Amino acid sequence: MSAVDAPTWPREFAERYRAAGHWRGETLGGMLRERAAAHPDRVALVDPGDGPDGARRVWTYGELDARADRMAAGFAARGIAPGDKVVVQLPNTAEFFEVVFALFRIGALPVFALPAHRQAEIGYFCSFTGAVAYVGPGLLAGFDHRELAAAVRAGAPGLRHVFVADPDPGPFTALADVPVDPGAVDPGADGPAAGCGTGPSPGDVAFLQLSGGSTGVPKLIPRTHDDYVYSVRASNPICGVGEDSVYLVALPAAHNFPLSSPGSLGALYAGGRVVLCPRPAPETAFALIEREGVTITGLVPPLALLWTEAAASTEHDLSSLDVLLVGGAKFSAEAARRVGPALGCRLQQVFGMAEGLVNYTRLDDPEEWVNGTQGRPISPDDEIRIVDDEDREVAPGATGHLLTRGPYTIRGYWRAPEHDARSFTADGFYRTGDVVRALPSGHLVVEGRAKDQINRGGEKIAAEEVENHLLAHPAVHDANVVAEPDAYLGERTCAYVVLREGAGPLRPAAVKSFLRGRGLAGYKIPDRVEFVTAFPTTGVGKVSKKDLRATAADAPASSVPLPTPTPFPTPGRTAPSETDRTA
Ligand code: AMP
Ligand code: DBH
Repeated sequence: MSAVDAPTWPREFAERYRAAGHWRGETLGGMLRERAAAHPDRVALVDPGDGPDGARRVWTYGELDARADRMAAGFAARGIAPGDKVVVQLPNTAEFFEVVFALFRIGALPVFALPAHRQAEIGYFCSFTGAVAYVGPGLLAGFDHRELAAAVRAGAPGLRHVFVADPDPGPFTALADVPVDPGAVDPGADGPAAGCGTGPSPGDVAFLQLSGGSTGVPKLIPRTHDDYVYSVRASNPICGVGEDSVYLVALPAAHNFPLSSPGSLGALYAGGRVVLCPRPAPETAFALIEREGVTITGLVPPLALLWTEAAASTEHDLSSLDVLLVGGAKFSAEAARRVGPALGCRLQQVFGMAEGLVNYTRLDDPEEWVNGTQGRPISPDDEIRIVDDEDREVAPGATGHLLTRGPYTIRGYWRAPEHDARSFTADGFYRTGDVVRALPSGHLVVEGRAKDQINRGGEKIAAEEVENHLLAHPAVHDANVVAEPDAYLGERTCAYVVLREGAGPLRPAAVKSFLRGRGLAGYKIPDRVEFVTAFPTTGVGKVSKKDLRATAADAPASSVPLPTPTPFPTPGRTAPSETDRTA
């Protein structure tokens, strides 16, 4: 990684992580190559058939490997080179893996967008990273990504290619037309596809992952092959993943949790099987669990609640399911207790972040810890500090800010030195923004958050990003976005808006459609918009979000519907919201 792009681990740390055997010089592309050589005929991927031709697809390791090579050769033939950025926005289909492994082989960097992202996000990823290509679906959940691509391309001159995973690519290139024969050249045991140079080094950045963030624009997270492969490999034994495991990708495939904790990559690393779930609705997922013999999957808390409820009346046989990971947002102890009895599986809580640190409860932990904590770190070399507002360590067991440093936690964001100065300590600890306490066992309990973010059932929303979009409305004088409690999501979003003097009346629904019109992802559209004449202030005259949150918490308690496509599309709630009804 170039020092210009992002800070990396100081040499003594890199040496320590290598000496400890954490960083073993593996690459993600090489990992697939080795597995394919060892067991070419084992099944790697099952796509139940939301693919372009609607047919169920089963790819063996040999096939996935060969397809990645052909796709890599095709990308390379079109000029995609090592170090290039490619924004990948694909649903849970086999193409996601074909494309991503092809880019790994080349040493080009996928930028992992979520299906719910819209023009505001995709446009930003393309222009900020100088991406040379965008790979997207055609029509997905009623939204035409070809139109999105056309709009994005107009504002990102560096975007040379748009590849569409649909037989009708519009004015662009069909992804299916990209693969070409890598030729007769034998690339060697773990070499790159022919025509792709020497392939990436284990210390190179493999991809850019997204941070939920708390700032006006999303931050990008540079993960190296060495550090990511370590987090995946070390997750496997903690979660009981081996060659007989069948991992169901129920959350969006590109998200850090289903990708690496232990996720699809964990299953592939172990020689297991990955089953792609097109949507996380219980009826879809339960049928796949039964048919494909799924043993392990991961969910955010609202989905875990939904599955727990739905299990009582399902006719599907869920007995193959051994482990359910729940994370992304705080899972209450009460909900946690219900998972095992309802689904007939073991619960594992996971508290992770795309920046690195991942904590799991252990499969042999006492129930009290499994239900009541968010787990302990993967690695003996994960360093944890819990500090007060002045960065002084709190007493053992006391609550404070979580700081962390370790073999798979980044030392800085991608091209964001000014954020790094705030988000990292001088000695390289990442300020997670989470407020936690630790048990003597090292298990962490998440008690709250100090970052200006809404965690909407696992979907992270940076308040400032939404506020900036609100401020672009000509009638809006000022805006503050805060979390309010929600029985189902944990938190939902409320925007408090002060209108300009003399501005005509504005309805909440008009504010929401204004934000949609700016191309903001649906999950970032506030659930509630409240007009106020002024904001509460602190003693020094700053807006008090704490007081705003308290106001929001006093608002009529009702669980909001999930009206918009979300990164964790949660089915089953479609009634119009209070705000929409009164709008
Ligand atoms: P990101 O940095 O966008 O990858 O989001 C990671 C953040 O999600 C963490 O810093 C936490 O704030 C939150 N998070 C993830 N898992 C959990 C969990 N099990 N309990 C509470 N918060 C969580
Ligand atoms: O919320 C997250 O980002 C997350 C949750 C669980 C994560 O990145 C992970 C596990 O790896």
